[in-house]
Amino acid sequence: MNSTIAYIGLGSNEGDRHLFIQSAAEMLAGVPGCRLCRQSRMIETHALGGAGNADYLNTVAEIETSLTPESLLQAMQDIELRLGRVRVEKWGPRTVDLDLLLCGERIVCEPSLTVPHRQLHLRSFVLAGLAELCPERVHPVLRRDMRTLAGRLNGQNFFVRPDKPRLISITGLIGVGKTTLTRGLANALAGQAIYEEFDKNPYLAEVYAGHTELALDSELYFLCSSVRQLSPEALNSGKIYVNDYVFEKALIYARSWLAPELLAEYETIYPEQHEKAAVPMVVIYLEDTVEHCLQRIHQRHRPFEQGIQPEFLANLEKWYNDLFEQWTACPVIRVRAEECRLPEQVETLAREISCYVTHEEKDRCTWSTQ
Ligand code: A4P
Ligand code: MG
Repeated sequence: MNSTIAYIGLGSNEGDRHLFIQSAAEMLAGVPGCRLCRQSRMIETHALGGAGNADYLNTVAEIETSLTPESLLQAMQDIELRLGRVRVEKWGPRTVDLDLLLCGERIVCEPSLTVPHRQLHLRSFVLAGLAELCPERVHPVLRRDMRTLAGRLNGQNFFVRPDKPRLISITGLIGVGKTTLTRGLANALAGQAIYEEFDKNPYLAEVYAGHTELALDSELYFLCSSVRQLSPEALNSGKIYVNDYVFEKALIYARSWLAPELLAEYETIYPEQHEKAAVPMVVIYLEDTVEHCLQRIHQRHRPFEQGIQPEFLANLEKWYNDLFEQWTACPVIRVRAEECRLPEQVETLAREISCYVTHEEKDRCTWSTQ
């Protein structure tokens, strides 16, 4: 028998959830041509979509199967029916829901079946189980392993809302190459680049030259400029934007530059401004060593930056790491600077990112088979 290892997500948020899931797993084990190998820990998760829906129990089953993905889906839908699933509304309550997550290395892009599951990389409620059962298994479209994909979500679940601007925010240390990557990704994704207006900030050079009494003016300038650039009125829904900062950077720099009493004042203004900015659909955290960033800073000859010390960058790095440890607003993709130097590397990264910002299957299907 020519068999494949497949992963099936099971979820229930109605009735005896545990019983429904265990029954579905037993029925899967009884499908001719299927062998149930392992099942991940059962987890309780908040419902994604459908506000007010009851919490789910979720698990992932690993099976060995000789069935085609299409026959396997048919068998899964039979099990849903036998367990009383009634399809009334999308994302409505369900006794049991079976999703085909992965089927070996297979990529299927049909209207009735998409494999890997089209939302897999956005859902911790399935990635948690996959990271437990097969952390090193590689997603055949995204070409990243399950542990990496799960890590990007920090326990959250997301879906792409077509009515929102598709904002991709690139962040990282000074000198890491954010602006170059912003330009490259905006080109590759046919989107619009938005650059931080550091060259228009009249206070910045003075502050770096030691006039820290102007630090509050400088930080407020950046705050206003970011709100203007990222306010929903400035961005069109559905359009792709790539910007070379995360809004939260404003607070990180304020903490670096401002004396405690000024920082306290700044922190009273910040939350209201933060509310006005669009939330990115994905953040790209571009990483490199402090030494490499300093080398680039010296090579690019912006006069005001030449006095930047390694300790200042190390401190920023710590703030960014703290920020992303707590981050739940969108997926965060960590990329090493050396992984996106060449045009073809940027092209590959752009394709990966497009899976996080598009809901249109055809986009993914055209490149997943390339
Ligand atoms: N379909 C295409 N690809 C697949 C695939 N890989 N696996 C088609 C399964 N089905 C696939 O599914 C709709 C159609 O998708 C099927 O006819 C099939 O041909 P459905 O199960 O009838 O409808 P649905 O489940 O309401 O819609 P959908 O889009 O599948 O919803 P999801 O994505 O399954 O989301 N929150 C938590 N915490 N835990 C959950 O398990 N599940 C959902 C359902 C929402 N929120 C959740 C959970
Ligand atoms: Mg489903």
